[in-house]
Amino acid sequence: MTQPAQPIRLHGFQLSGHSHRVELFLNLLGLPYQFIAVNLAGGEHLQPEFLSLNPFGQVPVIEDGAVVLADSNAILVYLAQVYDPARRWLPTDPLRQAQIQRWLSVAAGDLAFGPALARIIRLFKRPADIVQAQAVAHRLLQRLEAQLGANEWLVGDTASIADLALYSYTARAPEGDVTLDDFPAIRTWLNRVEALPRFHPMPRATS
Ligand SMILES: N[C@@H](CCC(=O)N[C@@H](CS)C(=O)NCC(=O)O)C(=O)O
Repeated sequence: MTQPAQPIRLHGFQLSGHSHRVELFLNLLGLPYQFIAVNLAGGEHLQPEFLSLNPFGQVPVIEDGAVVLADSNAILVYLAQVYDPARRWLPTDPLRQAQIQRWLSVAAGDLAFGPALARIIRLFKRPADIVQAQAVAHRLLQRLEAQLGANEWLVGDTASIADLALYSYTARAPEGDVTLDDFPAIRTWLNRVEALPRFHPMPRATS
């Protein structure tokens, strides 16, 4: 198995689904890493030291030797290309790659502005329209349900980084008062992800 020369440093926030999807993949790949908690509430992500890693002031960021890389989906692509030589998680076939990219775009779009935003509003009191975010979430869940009613995984016959990118915020959607009760295929898929060897759970918010 390809391994880094030293543990990968993951700058993240425990309750962030963006951070979790990276931490999940590090675990599934069996890679050594060190989690460095960034104090978002205290504004640590806006301090010069963190901004030198990511001028966008967002977690997650990884440091892999001399490589510094921000953005959860970019990190998934990097880890798959460097540390999964069999390319199980991001196949080399151009169509498969494009299909996976499509879901990474969904993760950066409707997932972020739907279930993830509703959860942030609920948990962290962000001043934004929760009704609008929940509507985006509901529409996305209907589309995911249709996809997963007919397929075990989002792309192809095995798990890919598309599944990892969508997993965390879908699993924690109820924390934004977005129920999964009406979506049995999604719940079965969540269980399928959670049954992967070396699965690493995302902490539940206590409030
Ligand atoms: N596109 C980025 C989004 C990351 C993101 O939104 N991170 C949030 C935590 S979940 C953050 O750092 N927020 C701090 C802020 O924006 O002030 C990614 O995929 O990594």
